[in-house]
Amino acid sequence: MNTAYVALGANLGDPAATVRAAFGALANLPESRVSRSSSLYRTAPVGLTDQPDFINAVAELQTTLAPEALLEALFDIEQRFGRIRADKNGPRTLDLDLLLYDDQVIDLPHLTLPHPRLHLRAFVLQPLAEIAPQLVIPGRGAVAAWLPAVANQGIVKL
Ligand code: PH2
Ligand code: MG
Ligand code: MG
Repeated sequence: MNTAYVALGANLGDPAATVRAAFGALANLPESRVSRSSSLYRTAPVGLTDQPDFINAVAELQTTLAPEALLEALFDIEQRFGRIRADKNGPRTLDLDLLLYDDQVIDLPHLTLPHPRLHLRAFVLQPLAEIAPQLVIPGRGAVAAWLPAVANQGIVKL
């Protein structure tokens, strides 16, 4: 078994309902189970700020899917939720980002692990720290150590 962390994000339609349903879709992935689910968080948009607030959360998976197979499966779920890949940082029905896969470091055109911006974003760090407070990001250090640096970013636990 391998441990993977997936970030969930949505800011169109009913984003809280979408994120809850997406946890269900993750639970139905082959060769995988959801071992921990964070609370849902309402978060201010980062990057392109002129868009609705997001609902964000993080899931911990136990999986025997390889990282690239897991990434493909996450894309499939996004598609099923009607994700249209328009603006890279723009609004989306559902965004599923693979954050970490054990302590693997991967640098491929379509897959970078650890996720290159995870340590800079409260909307990822805070739910991640909720379910894995002792976690260490390969090459970056403890999740908890990065939290103070993002304390100015708007985030509220639902
Ligand atoms: N995702 C982005 C860009 N900005 N901001 C918040 N608050 N939450 C997100 O999930 C998010 C974002 C690109 O994927
Ligand atoms: Mg994404
Ligand atoms: Mg994203």
